[in-house]
Amino acid sequence: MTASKRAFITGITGQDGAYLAKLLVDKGYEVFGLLARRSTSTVWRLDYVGILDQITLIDGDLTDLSSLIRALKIAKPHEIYNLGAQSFVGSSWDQPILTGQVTAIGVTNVLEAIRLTDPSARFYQASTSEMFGLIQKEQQDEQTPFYPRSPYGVAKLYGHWATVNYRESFKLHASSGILFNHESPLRGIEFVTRKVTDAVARIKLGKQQQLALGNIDAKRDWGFAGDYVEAMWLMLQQEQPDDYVIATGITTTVRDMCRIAFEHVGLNYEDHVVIDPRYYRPAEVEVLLGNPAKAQAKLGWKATTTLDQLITMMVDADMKRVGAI
Ligand code: NAP
Ligand code: F7E
Repeated sequence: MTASKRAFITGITGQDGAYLAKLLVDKGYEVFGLLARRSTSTVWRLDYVGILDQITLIDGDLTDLSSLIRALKIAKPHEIYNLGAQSFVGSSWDQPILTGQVTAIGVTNVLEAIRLTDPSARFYQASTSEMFGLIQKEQQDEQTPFYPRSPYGVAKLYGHWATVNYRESFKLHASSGILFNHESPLRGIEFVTRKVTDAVARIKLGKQQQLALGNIDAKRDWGFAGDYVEAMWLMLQQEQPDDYVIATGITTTVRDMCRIAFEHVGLNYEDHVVIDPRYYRPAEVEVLLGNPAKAQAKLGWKATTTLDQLITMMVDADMKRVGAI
């Protein structure tokens, strides 16, 4: 038990933010989070995991350095997790500049705020398999060259190298987790797994007929977000900062993920899925497959939820949610 530790999370209202905040609260941390102002409430995930009244939210934005400095002065954290981002790859072609400002420059803003307040704080950067993009090796690990394929991937690559550079330049305890896709019932509705599980529930309950998707031959290495936030925490418990690939080591097509989701409620995806080229991307990441060997060896971390378990968990949650509407 780490009773006196304080953690600060950007992106606390997102999928990973909610699971990580819950993990840290359960470990006895005092948890602070950056809350970007929106016109409607964004705390529903924190409510869902049951910790909204056990954390402290501080107003601020990743694009506003002064707000980050103020937040760190209030929270005085030992550990800082930078999960905030414009994280939807599809939107990054429509809002490339915003994506750069939040997802790339936002990382330097957090790193600068750390240098200016307490450089002994430990830092985690939410890097991504999207940096591998047009893959240079069949199974990607920490040594695989990067080749991003979207403004999002490009922005994340900047954030990754900024993290490495601040570690080397200023000796910050800064680690970069190169996480492959991870999903949950708290996943945003625009991402393909959640779009599918929500549609499966609606179709099963007679509220929708069809599901329009883009490239269903794309392959992803999908894991459960609840498993992946453990790896983030483990990285900051190491004596030395480092970079780690976090993945399951199994890749599956969007098509097969659909098959699993529809079959769980006794339906055939081929009767409902239609292809709509509007969902094709200007440049696609066709296949991703991670090698989590280093994380297993050094952190003792391993994905424990299978894709079948993950998708059925998500369909069940959506059946409950859609059924209650
Ligand atoms: P998410 O659900 O999209 O959450 C993103 C978070 O960032 C939200 O809390 C959002 O706040 C916040 N945010 C956006 N713009 C901001 C700004 N200008 N200032 C402050 N906060 C801002 O993402 P996620 O799936 O939890 O992913 C967490 C992180 O891991 C992201 O950096 C993502 O890029 C990265 N990542 C995700 C995956 C994955 O498969 N999930 C894999 C690799 C890396 P609002 O709620 O107010 O919008
Ligand atoms: O797409 C294909 C799409 O949007 C997965 C983010 O968390 O993981 C996520 O990025 C695949 C792509 O996730 C639809 O073309 C087909 O090949 O669920 P996604 P993503 O782009 O892999 C990485 C690791 C991150 O870091 C990101 O932040 O599915 N696909 N049809 C579709 N995708 C969507 N969204 N919608 C479709 O209709």
